[in-house]
Amino acid sequence: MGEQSPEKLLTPVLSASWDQEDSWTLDNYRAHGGYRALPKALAMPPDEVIAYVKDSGLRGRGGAGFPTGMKWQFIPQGDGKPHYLVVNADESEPGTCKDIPLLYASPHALIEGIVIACHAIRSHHAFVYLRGEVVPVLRRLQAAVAEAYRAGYLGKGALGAGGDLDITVHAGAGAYICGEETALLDSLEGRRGQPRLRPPFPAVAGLYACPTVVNNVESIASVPAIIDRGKEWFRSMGSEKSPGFTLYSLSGHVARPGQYEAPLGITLRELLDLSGGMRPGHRLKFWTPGGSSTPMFTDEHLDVPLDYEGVGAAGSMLGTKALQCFDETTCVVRAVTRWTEFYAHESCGKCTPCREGTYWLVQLLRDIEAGKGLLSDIDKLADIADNINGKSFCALGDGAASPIFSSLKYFREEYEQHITQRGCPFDPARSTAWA
Ligand code: L3W
Ligand code: SF4
Repeated sequence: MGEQSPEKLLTPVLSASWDQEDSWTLDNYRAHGGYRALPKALAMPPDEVIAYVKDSGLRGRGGAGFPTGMKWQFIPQGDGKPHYLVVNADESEPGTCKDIPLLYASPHALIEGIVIACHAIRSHHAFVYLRGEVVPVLRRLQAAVAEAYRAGYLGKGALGAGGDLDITVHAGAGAYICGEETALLDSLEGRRGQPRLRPPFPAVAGLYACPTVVNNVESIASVPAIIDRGKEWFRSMGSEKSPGFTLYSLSGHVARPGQYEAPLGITLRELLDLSGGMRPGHRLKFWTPGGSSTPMFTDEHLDVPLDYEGVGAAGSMLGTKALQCFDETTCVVRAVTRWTEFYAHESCGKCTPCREGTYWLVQLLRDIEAGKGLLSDIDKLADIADNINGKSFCALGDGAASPIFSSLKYFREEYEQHITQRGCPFDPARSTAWA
């Protein structure tokens, strides 16, 4: 990013008014240019909006980075079926914490984005599938939707000549797997949330077997700014293949954790400069570029450009840009054990490699962490992870295997120490003496 001062690297767009007490209200959103993009978009034919978003290069912010405009283009036209937009707001990945703050501080950015997206894909009903545990956000989103109805942005004639538009806010019941797009659709239809076989992709047969776009909150909320300020402006940030701004969530042992909105391609070193670095007197040991599902990095990766290509080339995934930073006081085996317990708990049980494999990973990790493991358990861990990775029905299995592989790659000796020293080298109290 060159020789600029750290603050200059920030590009607050979605987060521009988050520090204001009434940031979530319609008045505040409008005072900051909100709902200015909507008439522009409604004046464009739907296909033109799709082409515009496609040309902007916006990529899905939910983890996979799939081009948003291309996904919209997959929706068949003139098929006579209803089309649906489903916003995935089931943010539950360990470390991932950007959509919930966005919804809490600026719900109208999502609502304006929904209206534009529905115009583009010719949909009259959008659903927001929200993580149900976050009740204050649910209430705030419901209040904002009610405000938007009263102001005429939703309801009868909301799409102008295109007709009416309704939004249903649906609270999930707290299962991580319902963040997987097809499990989410099953859950929304009233069934137990379990992934469906793809293809057909939701764009062909999604909600109620109708063409459905499933997009992440941040992806949809980014659309109004693109329409309002132009695709060239959006492309002036980031790189050719990963253009634009995005929310990076810094958490863990950093001096000032929080949301940092910056162009794609910023590095963790630059973000740490912006956030006061690691907590005083400590140094970075390992970190995740995009939540616990993405292979971990170490302090050797501080200068990796945080965009889809840069992180991919360095051996991980940008994912949800959830930068969890751990300092040298953290036991990597303990961290991986906690993550794996999460995956085992959240495994939906549909396929054997993930259902059985995550259970066995937890047993081995708990033994190793407590100083009761054998050196041969390390290869067993890798073998089980190998039998989950790429052999499971959905991405949850791969996500569970990922911290095992990457922690063994960078910190194998720490696993060995737990075994040879019969306990955690970071916490001598955690040994076989009591375990
Ligand atoms: C039509 C085709 N549509 C692909 C669509 C597809 C989906 C999108 C991306 O997992 C990742 C995962 C997590 N015709 C299509 C097509 N699509 N080909 O494009 O699809 P895909 O399969 O690449 O990814 P995915 O299954 O959506 C998402 C990773 O993100 N992740 C997860 C973070 C956590 C959360 C959370 O907390 N809520 O999202 C972090 O890295 O591991 O690899 O829409 O339909 N030919
Ligand atoms: Fe369910 Fe895990 Fe299989 Fe996904 S990988 S379908 S979460 S058991």
